[in-house]
Amino acid sequence: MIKTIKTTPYADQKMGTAGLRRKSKVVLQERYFENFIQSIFNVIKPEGKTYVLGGDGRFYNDVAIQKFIKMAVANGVKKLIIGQKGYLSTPASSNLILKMHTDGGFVLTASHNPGGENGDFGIKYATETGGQCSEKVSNEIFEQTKTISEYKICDVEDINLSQLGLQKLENMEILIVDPIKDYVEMMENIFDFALIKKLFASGFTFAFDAMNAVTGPYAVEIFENILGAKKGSVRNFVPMKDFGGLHPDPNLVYAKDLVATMFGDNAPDFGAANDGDGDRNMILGKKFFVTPSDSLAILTDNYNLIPAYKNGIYGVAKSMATSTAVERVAKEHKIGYYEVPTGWKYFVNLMDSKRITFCGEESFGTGSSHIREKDGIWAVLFWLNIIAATGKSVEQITREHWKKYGRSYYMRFDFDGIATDVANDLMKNLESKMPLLSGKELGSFKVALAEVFTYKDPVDLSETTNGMRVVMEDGSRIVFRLSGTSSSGATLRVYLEKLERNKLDGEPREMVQELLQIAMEIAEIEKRTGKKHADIET
Ligand code: VG1
Ligand code: CO
Repeated sequence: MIKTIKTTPYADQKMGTAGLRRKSKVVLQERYFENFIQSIFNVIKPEGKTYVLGGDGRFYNDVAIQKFIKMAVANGVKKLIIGQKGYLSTPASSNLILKMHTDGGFVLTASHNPGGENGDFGIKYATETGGQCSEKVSNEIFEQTKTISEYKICDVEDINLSQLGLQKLENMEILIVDPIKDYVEMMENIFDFALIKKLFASGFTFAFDAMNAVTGPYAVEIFENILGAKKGSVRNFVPMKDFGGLHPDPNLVYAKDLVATMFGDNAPDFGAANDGDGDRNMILGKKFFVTPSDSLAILTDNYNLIPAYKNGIYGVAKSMATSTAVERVAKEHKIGYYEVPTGWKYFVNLMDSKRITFCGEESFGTGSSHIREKDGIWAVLFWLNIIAATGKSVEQITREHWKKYGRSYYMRFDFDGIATDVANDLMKNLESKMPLLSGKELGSFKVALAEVFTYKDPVDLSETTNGMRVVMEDGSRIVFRLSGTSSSGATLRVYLEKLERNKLDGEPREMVQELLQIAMEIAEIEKRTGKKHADIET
């Protein structure tokens, strides 16, 4: 039975860089989730349409997914394709949207943010492109959330999400699918699995940290069962509601255990981790860390080693904040090169229009046009394929890369929990300074360009401004922007890049120290936020 329930708006349902992300306690408020979903439905008109649905298994997934299903029936959805038990990684969902030609999909996740009752919850909405909706659509949805007065829901028992296959709920079809099978097939079609199998058979050692999040079952199946990595290579592989207390963000700070393993005695040959919803990756060698920016450059430089790309790639794109390492590779290979605002949605038009094949962000995201989201396991398989094809170690591959292209020492400094108005004022003040910085000498640097970054999408011609950049004459850079994924307060991100052609074995923290000082000064960070140091350095 379909019910129409009266509701009143919540003021804060604007999507950020990647969907809506809020404290679980906020989402638990009565009608909060329903309001947001109905607002999306009011915009996308779901009658007669088909959507993919899943989540990363975090707290409230099980409740929210049932609500979603009942609201979908009441809003006339024709069919839902749901990952068994409600699980789907973000990349697996994007794959299903494209493979099954659906009208879009929903992943219940706050990605790399912590989960649990005291953690975060979130919703990512993707269109038929397989990528997250545009700024324009997300603004329309936000407008709906401000005026919403009722939502529709079907009053039925909870649906059994364990049973694979087709079931019917009123007039809607529900197809429960194995969340792993199609994803594995796609990976087998991209990479040389036989070659990677040989690598593991030869005794190559590997440690993968799924961080108690959604990629655990995918990683066990692909790396251990199919490719033959030793049992136990994949750790923290059971998805947990609170990620076992871990912050499922694969970086040197939060993936502590894996980092200890990779930098300890008897370190395995290769280490990797993924985030909550499986779209981010961290790459490690024996006592060696590869920055995500370098990883993107190295993968791009080696595209010819991968079966799916060996006949050539269209081009590559990075978010503006990502280091310029990949720009030098694009030049060398004479392929297209684009710089977009932060957020994977900006890559979608470039991929759809065949301008690019690869793309990446400094925030541990790399991917290709096989789907329209970043893909954690894809990046790991890419590295394994390169290692298997060249017989070189992670460190060797990276050092040879620096020798050829120079090294972009790169670090990101996050200043968390700043009051929103303080953060906005800081950015405004900085913006007013930009025109004055050009040509100025700052310490041992000279500013070549200082500007607010504006991106014009070559396909839909929409314009987006996102953060500011100060580019030095030697190619070094400082980038400032506010995070669009924090669930409370504001986070200021300062990205630093020091380009070196010859000094290749420096300590990254030391190499960016002068740039950090300059950034602290020009943005007046201590004076305005009271913070002498960043909260997180990655
Ligand atoms: C962060 C990252 C950005 C990434 C986004 C979503 O956004 O910086 O590069 O695309 O998270 O990642 P922000 O606005 O907080 O800087 V995920 O793993 O949520 O899909
Ligand atoms: Co993610």
